[in-house]
Amino acid sequence: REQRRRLLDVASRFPLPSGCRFSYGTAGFRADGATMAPAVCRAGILAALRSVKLAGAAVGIVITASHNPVGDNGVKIADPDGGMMAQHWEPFADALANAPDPDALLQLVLQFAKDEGISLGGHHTAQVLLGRDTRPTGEYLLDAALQGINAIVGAHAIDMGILTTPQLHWMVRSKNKGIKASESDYFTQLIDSFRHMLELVPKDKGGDELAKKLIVDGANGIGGVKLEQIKAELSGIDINVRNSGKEGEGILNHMCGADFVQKERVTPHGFSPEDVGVRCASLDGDADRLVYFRMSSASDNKVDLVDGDKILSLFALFIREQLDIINNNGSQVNKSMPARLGIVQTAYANGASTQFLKNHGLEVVFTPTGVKYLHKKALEYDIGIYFEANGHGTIVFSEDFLSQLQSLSNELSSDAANGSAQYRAAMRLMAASQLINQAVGDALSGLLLVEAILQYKGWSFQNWCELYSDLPSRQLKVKVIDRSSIVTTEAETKVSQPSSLQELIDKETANCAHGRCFVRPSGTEDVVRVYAEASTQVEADSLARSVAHHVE
Ligand code: 16G
Ligand code: ZN
Repeated sequence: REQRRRLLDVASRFPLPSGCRFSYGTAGFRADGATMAPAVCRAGILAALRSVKLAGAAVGIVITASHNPVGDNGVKIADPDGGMMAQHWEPFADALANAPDPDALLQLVLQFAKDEGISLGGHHTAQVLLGRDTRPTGEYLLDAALQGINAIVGAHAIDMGILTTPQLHWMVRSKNKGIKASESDYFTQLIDSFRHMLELVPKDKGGDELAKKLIVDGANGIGGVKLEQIKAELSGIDINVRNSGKEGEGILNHMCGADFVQKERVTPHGFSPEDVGVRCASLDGDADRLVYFRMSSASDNKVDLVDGDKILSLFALFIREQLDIINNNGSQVNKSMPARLGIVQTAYANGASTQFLKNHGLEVVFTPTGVKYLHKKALEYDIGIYFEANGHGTIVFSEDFLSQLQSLSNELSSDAANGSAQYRAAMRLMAASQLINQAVGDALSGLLLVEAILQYKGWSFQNWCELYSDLPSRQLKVKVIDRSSIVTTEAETKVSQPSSLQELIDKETANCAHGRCFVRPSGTEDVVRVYAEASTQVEADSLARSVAHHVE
């Protein structure tokens, strides 16, 4: 029947090149962009099936390879809540992407539909929103995705255009909440909530012109483009975008962007000695990662880095402070709002950041690497804040907490308490929940929240840097024959197989002051990664080297 014919047709239009093997991995399928069409087409089929399964709720497809080189591309699927696709569908995603021929693909889909109770060819509907970054293969892959979606009867594809990854996640989430979900709605929400945040800055803070100046490295990707579009409407900060992706400015992610700055700790392309001392931010190619930096001197290209851990620390202090104001304030209206605040990190978080957060009485928990794990954990709290050291993170608020906050602020605003510290703290939390993208880490909304909090605290970049000093660390990659032979446990902090390896790591680590070391197979590259931390750089380097030796 119709459904079978369409699947067979589309599969024969996109034959799998021999020798290709796709794995859904930590962040979807990734490969050289020119070889991706079959996998992207199949991701289109998958997304449409996901939407059918979820009673026609909107699902998203993003075509991007994030911080990777411009020739790469990739595809990942967003679930109706705007988060990553549910993990139990990943094995099917892999099987579908690797189905060797049209018949095998058809059989897989029919069997899976049967197992999942998806009735195909009936009177169902499905909606898939698509977005892509600025990569040259994007349009070609978009077409492959559209053909995949249209191979499912009743599926409807909506191309949202060239977007940041977090914009597409936000649109999927908003659409399913029944709120307006266009790009201009997204911008309006950012601009309005940022303005509210600034209106709530105490009068004695801010006002310093230099403090308003910010240079943003757009990685020659989509983030800089979008920031250019809205910066005139962001009063209260003066943004200058470099590596904005305009003709002649440079190549996507090449010598620039959040991944480059965080890993290399040097100034990105496009900066000059005149920028020494100015607060700078760096986005990655699809604008879901954010780090800050400052050029320390005109004589070399080293930077003072503020990574995801320090952004997390700033957010955590701010949220904690607002909760404390609400709960410990002796105002007339004696309302309190008990809230479970949770901080989620991975093993890559600098040990100094974890110590800092714990010293401030915060609850810190760990998950394996990858946004899907951190995000899920953060959802267990009333307010969950998560960040990876690489700059991907956000804050999530439970519906229940937000509605309590709403009623508290209603009560407080209706009487003399209006204008009280308690009321203002509640309003700040509300504005922050509007500003931050609760679907996924978003460099643009994260950047605006950082800027608003720095103004609220009256802090310079230096004040922020000095929250704590990072312990020296070293990362190495080790090539091995089969990286899956290394199995980790306890949020990747320990090796369970091969069983002798952990003992060797423990022995090496015990030789270093403040030593910490772990190894894990990469989810995106064919390598094993080694991370070591110690009280001096020399010790961190040697710890990493000796453990790498045991891995080889
Ligand atoms: C992906 C993940 C990122 C993680 C990185 C680790 C998402 C959206 N992105 O980029 O969170 O830090 O992979 O890569 O989940 P690795 O496994 O190669 O170290
Ligand atoms: Zn990214």
